[in-house]
Amino acid sequence: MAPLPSLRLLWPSILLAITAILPPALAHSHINYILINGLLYRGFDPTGRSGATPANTIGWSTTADGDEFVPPSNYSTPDIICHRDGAPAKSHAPVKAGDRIHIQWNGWPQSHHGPVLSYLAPCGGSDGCASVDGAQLNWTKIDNSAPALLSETGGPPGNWATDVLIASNNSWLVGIPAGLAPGPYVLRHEIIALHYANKPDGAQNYPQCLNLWVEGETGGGAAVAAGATEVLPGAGATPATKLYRATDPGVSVDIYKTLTTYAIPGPTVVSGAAPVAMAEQKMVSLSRGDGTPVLVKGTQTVAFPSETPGGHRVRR
Ligand SMILES: *[C@@H]1O[C@H](CO)[C@@H](O)[C@H](O)[C@H]1NC(C)=O
Ligand SMILES: *[C@@H]1O[C@H](CO)[C@@H](O)[C@H](O)[C@H]1NC(C)=O
Ligand SMILES: *[C@@H]1O[C@H](CO)[C@@H](O)[C@H](O)[C@H]1NC(C)=O
Ligand SMILES: [Cu+2]
Repeated sequence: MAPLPSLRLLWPSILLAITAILPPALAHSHINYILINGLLYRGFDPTGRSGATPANTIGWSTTADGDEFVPPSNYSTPDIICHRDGAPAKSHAPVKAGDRIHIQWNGWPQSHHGPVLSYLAPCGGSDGCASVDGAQLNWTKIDNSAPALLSETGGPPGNWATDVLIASNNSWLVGIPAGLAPGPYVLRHEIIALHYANKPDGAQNYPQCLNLWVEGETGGGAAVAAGATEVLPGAGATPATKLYRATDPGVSVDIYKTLTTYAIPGPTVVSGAAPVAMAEQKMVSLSRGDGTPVLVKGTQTVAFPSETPGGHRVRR
């Protein structure tokens, strides 16, 4: 009779078996929902695992293969704008200049260290951002999670903005600039994972787009809030296809070597932005219930009608 293999010898195959049955949710991620003053707005689920995304989602639909990433070789293609085949959500989450938005990711793998970035682009359409062409959007950076690499205590790969996000129940607070003019905007929120960035084309971008309606003082888009200035530089802002290059020092980087500095990819954060400090990035927001996403009609909004077809695809 053959002796039983020792547990020590079996252990690697047990580990492999465990890895094989782990739910794919542990790989990469997407935005589940956002909370604005405690009210919940659903994101787009590219995996379909949470069932069909509701028509009133504020998250742009994509044909991303589940929770996949966009590689540096796609930085100059439309894939980088709002992920692959990103198409605008019909509805918008109402928000006020000066609010903080709680962005809830569907988990984040600890190994995927890197920066967390947020951009805004205004939409000019009479339906807000509902039919905007992403290629026409000009993005202004409002948060780059500086310094992104917090410390290398204990050695590389160090402690990154993504570790802060994980410690905050996989969430990030995005400050909407107090001086932002009312109107429709797309929020482009993105994590760049650097765990393979020491290899060619190895960085992994996870861009996610959400429609916002920044309310004026009266709730409409016409009245500019007192003291509001044009925070976004308009034509001076950057199309998404010009944000990054594969050769950027913050994209092609070996995080397993001791780094003295980290150059956060993309343009600088606009003056007047209100990024939430690292120390305040904690899970402060719990859902109080569902928010009411809105359809934009010129300078007014109406609650998103529940029977409106959203036209969202779920890739299967
Ligand atoms: C990246 O570009 C390649 C080549 O065009 C394409 O096949 C692939 O779907 C793109 N990937 C993503 C995630 O956009
Ligand atoms: C943490 O995030 C999950 C979603 O990923 C959510 O269901 C849960 O309520 C959050 N926990 C707290 C305490 O907010
Ligand atoms: C984006 O910027 C370009 C170049 O400045 C400009 O031509 C275009 O009109 C801008 N797009 C929007 C939607 O404002
Ligand atoms: Cu991953």
